[in-house]
Amino acid sequence: MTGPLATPDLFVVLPVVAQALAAGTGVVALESTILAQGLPRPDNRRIADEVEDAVRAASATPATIAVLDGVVHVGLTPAELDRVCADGDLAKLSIRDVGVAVAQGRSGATTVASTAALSHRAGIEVFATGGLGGVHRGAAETFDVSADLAAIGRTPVVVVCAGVKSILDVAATLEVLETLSVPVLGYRTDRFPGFYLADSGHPAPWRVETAHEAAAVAHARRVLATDSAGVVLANPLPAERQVDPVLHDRLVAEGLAMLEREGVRGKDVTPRLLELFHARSGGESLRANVELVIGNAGLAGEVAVALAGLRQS
Ligand code: PSU
Ligand code: MN
Repeated sequence: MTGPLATPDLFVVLPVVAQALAAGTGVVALESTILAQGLPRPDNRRIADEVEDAVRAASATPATIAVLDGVVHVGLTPAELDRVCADGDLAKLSIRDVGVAVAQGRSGATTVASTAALSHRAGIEVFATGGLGGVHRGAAETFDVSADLAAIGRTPVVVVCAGVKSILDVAATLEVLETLSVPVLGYRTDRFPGFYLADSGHPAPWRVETAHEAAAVAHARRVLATDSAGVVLANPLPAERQVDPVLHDRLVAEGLAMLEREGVRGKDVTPRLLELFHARSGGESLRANVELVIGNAGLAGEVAVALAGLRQS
C-alpha cells in the first residue's frame, strides 16, 4: 500500500526532543505559522534559528512544530525549517485543519491553537509565540474569534506571549480568557502587554517576578487538578523597545480599513494585517516582532527548566 494513509508514523518527534522529554529536562514548543505567515521571507529563516537559540541559551530544548507531507513533526531539522520558511504557499493549519492535512498528505504551519494541542500530545508543557490570537475588533458582527482561545481553554500548557496581537479587541479577549478559566500572569508587570506596545491599556490580573514563580503556578494547578486549561504568561517588550504608539494606532486604523475595503475574512485576516504593518512601519514592526518573540522564547526556556525541576522534585 502506498499513500499517506499507509504511513505508520503520522506523528514524529525529533530525536533530540524525544531524549529531552524522556530525561525530563525542559522542552519548549514553538509554532510555525509565525515563520510561514507572520514574518517576511527570507528573514524568517534566520529568525527561526535565533528563536530556537534563545530557548537553548536558557538550557532548554526547542521543538518547532509543523506538518510536512502528512506527518506532524515535533522538532524540525535545519532542512525542514528551510522548507517551512521558503514555501510562500504553505497552508496555515489551526486545530481543525491538522487532521485533514495529515489524512491528505499535505504540509502546513501550525498556529498557537494547533501547536498547543500537538505540544500537549507530545508531552511538552511550555510553548512560546509572539502574540496570541483573540477576539477581533467587530467580532460582534463577524464572529471572528481565534481558535487560539478555545485551545488554550482546554489544554494544560504555559503559553509565553507578548499579550494578544494589538490588532484585536484586547478587552474582549481578556473577558474570554476569564470565561475559559485561563489565568493571565504579567511577567514583571501589572499591565497586560499589547504585543507591539508594552502596555495594552488593560491591567494584568496577576503578576510574577520570575520564571520559577510562573512554573510554580503550572505545577500547583496540576497538583490541585485545576489545570484543564492553559496559563498565559504575558511578557512585555521593554517600553523603550516598543513601536511608537502613534505610528501603531495609525497602522491599526489603516489595516482595519484595508480589511473592510478588500473584504478579507477568516484565516487570512491576521497574516494580511501583519503584512501591512511590516510594509508600512519602516521596519519597526518587524524589529519589535522579532525582539518580542526571541524574548518570549528565552523566558519560555527558563519556565520549562523550572517546571522540569518542580516535576522531578
Ligand atoms: N503571533 C505573531 N505572529 C503570527 C501569529 C501570532 O507574532 O503570525 C499567528 C499565530 O499562529 C496565531 C495566529 O495562532 O496568528 C492567529 O490567527 P487567527 O487570528 O486566524 O486565529
Ligand atoms: Mn479568525
